[in-house]
Amino acid sequence: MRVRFMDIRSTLATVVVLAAATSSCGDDTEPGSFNACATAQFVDRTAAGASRTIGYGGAAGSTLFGYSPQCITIAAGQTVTFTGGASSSFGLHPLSPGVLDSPRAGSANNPIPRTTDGNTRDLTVTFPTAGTFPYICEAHAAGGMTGVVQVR
Ligand SMILES: [Cu+2]
Repeated sequence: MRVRFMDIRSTLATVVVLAAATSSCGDDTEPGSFNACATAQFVDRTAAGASRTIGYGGAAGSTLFGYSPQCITIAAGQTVTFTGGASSSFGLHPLSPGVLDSPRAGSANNPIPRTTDGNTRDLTVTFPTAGTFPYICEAHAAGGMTGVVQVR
């Protein structure tokens, strides 16, 4: 067994690399993960003054082909605003409710509308009821451009 000959530093480096790879590629095989969102990845934005913006295409801390935060928790009645990068739009990153190949996956009545307009960069969605509402970029979902709005 080779592990016995590895020193602590290389073991830690391996763990860090694996963790980074898992989070950046949105591995759905992780236990408890749904649409690339494991329980521990959800950021709580339920507080009254919290930002409920999800950047995509380079905006608000997102990568060019990703969402940030990808997995967000809000309270019923709150809104989320999807906002795109400077040269981005829903034409480049068509937004759709659900998971890849299943628009109705997740809780019923996902309020995220399919939005593919190339002239639209920002979209605000109200979530009136509790539930688990997945969303994808139709163009890049296979590459991990997916996420979940969890409403409490
Ligand atoms: Cu995309």
